[in-house]
Amino acid sequence: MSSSLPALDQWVAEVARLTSPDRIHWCDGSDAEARELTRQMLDSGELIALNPDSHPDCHLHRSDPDDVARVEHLTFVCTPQREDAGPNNHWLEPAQAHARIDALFAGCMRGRTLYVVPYCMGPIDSPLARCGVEITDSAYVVANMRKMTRMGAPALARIEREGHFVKGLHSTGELDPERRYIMHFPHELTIKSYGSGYGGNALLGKKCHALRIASWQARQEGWLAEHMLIVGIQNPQGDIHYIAAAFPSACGKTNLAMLIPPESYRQAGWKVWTVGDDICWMQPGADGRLWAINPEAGFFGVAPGTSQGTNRNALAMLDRDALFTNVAVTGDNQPWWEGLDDRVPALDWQGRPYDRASGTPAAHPNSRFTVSMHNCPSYTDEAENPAGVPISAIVFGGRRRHLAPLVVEACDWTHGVLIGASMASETTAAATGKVGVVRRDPMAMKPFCGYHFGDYWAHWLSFDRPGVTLPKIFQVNWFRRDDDGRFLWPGFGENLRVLEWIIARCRGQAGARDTAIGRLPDQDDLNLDGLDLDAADLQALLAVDADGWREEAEAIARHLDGFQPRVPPALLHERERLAQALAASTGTVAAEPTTTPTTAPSPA
Ligand code: GTP
Ligand code: SPV
Ligand code: MN
Repeated sequence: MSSSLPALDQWVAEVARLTSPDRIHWCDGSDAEARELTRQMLDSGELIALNPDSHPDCHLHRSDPDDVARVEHLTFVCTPQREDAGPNNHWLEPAQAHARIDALFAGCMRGRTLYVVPYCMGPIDSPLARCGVEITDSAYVVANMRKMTRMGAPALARIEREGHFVKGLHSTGELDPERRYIMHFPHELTIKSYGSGYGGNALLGKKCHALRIASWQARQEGWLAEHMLIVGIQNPQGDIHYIAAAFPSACGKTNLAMLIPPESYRQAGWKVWTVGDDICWMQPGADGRLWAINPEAGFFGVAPGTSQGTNRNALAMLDRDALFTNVAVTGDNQPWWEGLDDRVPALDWQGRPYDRASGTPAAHPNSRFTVSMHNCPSYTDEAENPAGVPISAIVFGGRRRHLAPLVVEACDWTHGVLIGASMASETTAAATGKVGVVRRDPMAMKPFCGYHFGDYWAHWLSFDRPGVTLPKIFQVNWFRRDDDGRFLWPGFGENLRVLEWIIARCRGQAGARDTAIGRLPDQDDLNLDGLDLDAADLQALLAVDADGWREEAEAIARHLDGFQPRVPPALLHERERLAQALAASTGTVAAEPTTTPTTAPSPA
């Protein structure tokens, strides 16, 4: 097979000359093709069939133990000018980068099949969607791309019509962590990835295209490509408000995108609609609002912690047609991970007999599931709307034990951009390296912004112009802890209480108190009905620790300074304003307690 697009055929031929595959297969995305690939992977041991009664059409992939997460230290943005990649990216001069990685690609597909994977990021007929072609020698990558993108014949037809596409070349290579690179060439709309089969390193439509390359394109073209979920919240009157929310990797996007409302909310008629769980492309519409699409078609989600109690929707979508990576299995071959307390693991993520006494987790902390979004009970057809959905609020959140309150509303767009730019969060198992270290992760895009953060913040600020109705911006933190490490806020479904306040603020229908760091709810402003929350915990969640924030404002100044001389002056002024407001406040500013206590202290 080939295409009607000479540029595509030539590129495939060129790659084949370099990599020397035994066979070339153009993916059409059909069921028959998927069945055949699955059969081959079952034969080769790349996939293991899971229990067909409890988990029909579900499979497990065990990756190389050294290939289980993104590798930020081996990820490069190769712009002609080093400055354009910014201090937020590793950089190599493009010609040098090509030479280094092409040397690894030379002959690497000998004995293997080269798959040509045409894909579309976004609804196939959406003007906001963009296409790419990934060449890979991994059937596992093809299987993932089929669930995660609109892959195959319809995408190829659009590419042939448009005549352009993002080129992604991938080989799992020999999986040597010393010979592994994820390289981006934004000016050439090209990605080259060698030496890893793991999600973000290998499914090139996802972080490489839809964030690093797309963020760079979005800046040229006046839109935004963000590490955000998109969720629709329907109130009892039937109005739906869409929220886009950025949290760093493994910090709660999938869970917020498909949250189960608390019982009292369900009874009152609240509903939650999932549009996307990881990536959001948005641009101003003719009405001046921001309209967003989810460029993906599936979820590549964190397995550990997913349970009946935390995320019933996620669990319900994983009992058929799901691909698992690095989870444990039970004695009767069901998938297992930490948090699934009704089953017991027999084999760990590497297939070794599991001994609970070992004290190590059975599933890898970054074990993942891949499923089509159609599997999700809260899926909405609005995810297929070519125009996207209008965004009412943007939320930035991180994983912070201390300081950051449960929720803060930005005073205006510029303040919101400062909040996003100053985000900090504890690192997680989604990337190799230390877990639990607080680092700045602006807009949750530290590993994903394809250009200089200073230019990126200027781009964000540029959306504030006459004629627009921008979303309000908020900061949230579900991860405050006490000295014993216990979470102060129950999180998960209960987060809807915070989203309700956020939406009410957008509609001008809820109270807030002004503080130096922004607007916070008083206890009365939140619906805490039926929530068993310790009064002292609630106080802590809604308090502003002025001394701590003064230190934070200094740390933010140093953080911004690292991106000079490209930090927009408006952002520096905003930081000054924050510092001055904090200078005027003292001690800890507590929230007004509720006039009628709705919460009973819990025995902690
Ligand atoms: P990526 O796919 O890596 O971008 O991650 P994500 O942001 O989608 O994270 P996800 O929703 O998968 O959550 C990661 C981990 O955080 C899981 O183990 C969840 O159980 C846990 N988590 C999610 N939401 C909450 C919450 O509200 N509170 C607490 N305590 N934990 C949460
Ligand atoms: C993340 O790490 O933010 C993910 C998983 O969503 S990956 O696709 O590997 O990037
Ligand atoms: Mn992510």
